[in-house]
Amino acid sequence: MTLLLTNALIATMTDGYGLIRGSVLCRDDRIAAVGEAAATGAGIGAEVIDCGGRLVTPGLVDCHSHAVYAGSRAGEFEARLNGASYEEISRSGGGILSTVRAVRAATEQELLAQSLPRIDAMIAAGATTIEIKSGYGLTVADELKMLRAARKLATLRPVRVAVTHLAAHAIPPEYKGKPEAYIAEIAIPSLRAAQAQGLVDAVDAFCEGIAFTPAQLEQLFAEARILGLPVKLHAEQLSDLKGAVFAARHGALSCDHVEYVAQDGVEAMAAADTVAVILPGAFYTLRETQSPPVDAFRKAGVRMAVATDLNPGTSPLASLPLAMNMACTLFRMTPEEALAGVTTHAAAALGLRDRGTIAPGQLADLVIWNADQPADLSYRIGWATPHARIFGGQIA
Ligand code: DI6
Ligand code: FE
Repeated sequence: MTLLLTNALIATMTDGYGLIRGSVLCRDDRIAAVGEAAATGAGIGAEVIDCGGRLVTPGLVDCHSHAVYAGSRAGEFEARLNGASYEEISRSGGGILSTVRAVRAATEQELLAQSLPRIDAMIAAGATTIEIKSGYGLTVADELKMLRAARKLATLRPVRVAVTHLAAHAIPPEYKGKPEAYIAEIAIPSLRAAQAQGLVDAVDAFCEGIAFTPAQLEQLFAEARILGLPVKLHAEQLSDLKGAVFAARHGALSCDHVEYVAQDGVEAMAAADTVAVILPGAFYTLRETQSPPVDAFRKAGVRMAVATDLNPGTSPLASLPLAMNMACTLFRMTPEEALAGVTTHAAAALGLRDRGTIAPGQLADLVIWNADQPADLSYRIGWATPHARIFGGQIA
């Protein structure tokens, strides 16, 4: 199929916004040409969409989510409004472990049914690629169940899914006080099984006082290297455990949250070309006060991505444009940085080069917005909406 988008303001994201007024030509699932060349190259029989001067961007990439889970944590949200802290709730068996109980009790079918409405909300907000983590099973069988459900989603919806193993998300009750045993007996065996079944694209872990230390994660990241899988890390979200330095040493694709990262972590990430994934939803929901060092990342040349971190506990956020608004308003990212953060830098945080920009050869995943300038996507609160989505060169 040949599809020609005409009369558009195209944010190619190849260098900053890389704005071009004109056309985008798609042949099958790839971009064939952009700008003047597109207008002349269409030929007979191309389907044409007149964008009416609207903004066209690459399809948005949500490079960090926990969108597959069961149950709800709305009650916990109220407890926090009444003064309970996230750590207190976690230490008293709530938090992540309450979602673990719900996921263990759910079948794969129930997990999918409960997760699809969230996926639909992410897609409706402009996402064409979504990263989804496991991390609420914490047994070999339940982690594989989550990974299978995440993989299955891409067959049920017009969306691409990158699947990340996050068994090292929390220590389950049956391993209380035995993090090393949990990593050796559950996290690593589930990773090997997932790799053998083609259910994993990357490995992640939660490096924090209420979860795992860098020393406890060495074996897991060493195993990932043996299996040829890239690593990512939830680092310095609530304190500085030098997780970013550890992750950069392992050549991590990204360090995520990074509110408490110090200059040594920033420099280690710059040297390893590790992307900083900014997650304003968790900062907002937890009413945190420590902002990530956005200016230090800029000065060090660390690329910044922005994601929803959609999860039941700290970030029940499904809209990337809303995350962009928060990243600008809360952390002083610029609208241009925020859009790069949900396109080209988000793709880099997943180790993907075939999306996130509008250029010949890239996947023809595009969004035509009800907007006529890129800053609108960050400036608007809750009404930066797609006019149409192009997925693999098809109107979705
Ligand atoms: N950090 C977070 O904010 C989420 N996971 C993590 O490692 C919280 C997940 C949850 O509370 O369910
Ligand atoms: Fe997360």
